[in-house]
Amino acid sequence: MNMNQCLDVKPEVAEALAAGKPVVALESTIISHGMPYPQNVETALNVERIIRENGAVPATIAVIGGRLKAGLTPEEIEYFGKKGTAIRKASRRDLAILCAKGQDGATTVTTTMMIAHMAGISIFATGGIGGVHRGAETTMDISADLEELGQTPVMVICAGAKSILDLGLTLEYLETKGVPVIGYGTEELPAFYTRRSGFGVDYRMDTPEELAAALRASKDMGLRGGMLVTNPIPEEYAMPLETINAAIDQAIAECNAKGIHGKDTTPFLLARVAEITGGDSLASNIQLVYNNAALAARTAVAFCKL
Ligand code: PSU
Ligand code: MN
Repeated sequence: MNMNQCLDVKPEVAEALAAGKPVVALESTIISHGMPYPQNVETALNVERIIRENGAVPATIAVIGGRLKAGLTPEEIEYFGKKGTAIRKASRRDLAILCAKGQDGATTVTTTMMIAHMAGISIFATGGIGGVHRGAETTMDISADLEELGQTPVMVICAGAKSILDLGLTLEYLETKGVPVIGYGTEELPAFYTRRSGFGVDYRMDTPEELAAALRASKDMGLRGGMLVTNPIPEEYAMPLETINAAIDQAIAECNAKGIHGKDTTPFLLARVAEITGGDSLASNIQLVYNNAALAARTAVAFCKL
């Protein structure tokens, strides 16, 4: 029984959880702030379909009218996609206030993990996580996603971290917080648009069953924190390193020149990189999310058999 007065679990999701069936959580900031309309809505609906095709029930997470939602309808996904950045990007600091005020919020990796955990969902698929930004030694811009991974027991399946971040410092931070970084079929951390980064992961795993067993062991010993699975973008959709790095460097320079900071930094960089690469990065972004959704669903299926 769900005793959380602020939480609405979609009936289909609640039934699956009660029956011990696989469920995969999905975030909504990727819809509102991570991609333009209408590709964002199309992608979000396709992700839900891919999760179903791989045997699990999708639960896209968001805050609507002050209610924490675990599972959205297609109409609600359309609403988020259309409103886009007019919806508040909701991190840990925002959840209680949005509920008290009855407002909408797009959930980041942080708040999606929180609401998934409240609903009893253990596996979450997304594109990329937030991390330690380049220059964080002076700006202190470190994503709340890293803190959440350190304290909330959800497995997050992503395509690594974008090089808009300082990947080395992001890995150091995750180590400090006790978060294992797992490479799926690789010993090297993937960098979102590219399969390689030059940084190693903590563990390589090659099957959904291995991922599920690691999550099971973490839960059995009552660990608080999460696990990060980094799944490389499929070869055919990866971008040339020079193209993507040049776009990222330009976007970061513009971001600094405009004095953009706080929660606006990541959405600005994502949008500028997509514009500079003329949409190529958006196509890659969409494909890697599909790839992560399929792996998350297969891992959820394996997890339910344990
Ligand atoms: N990275 C991406 N795509 C995204 C995000 C990050 O490649 O859509 C979003 C996620 O919702 C992530 C958030 O949790 O940005 C991190 O924002 P910040 O850096 O402000 O913590
Ligand atoms: Mn930040």
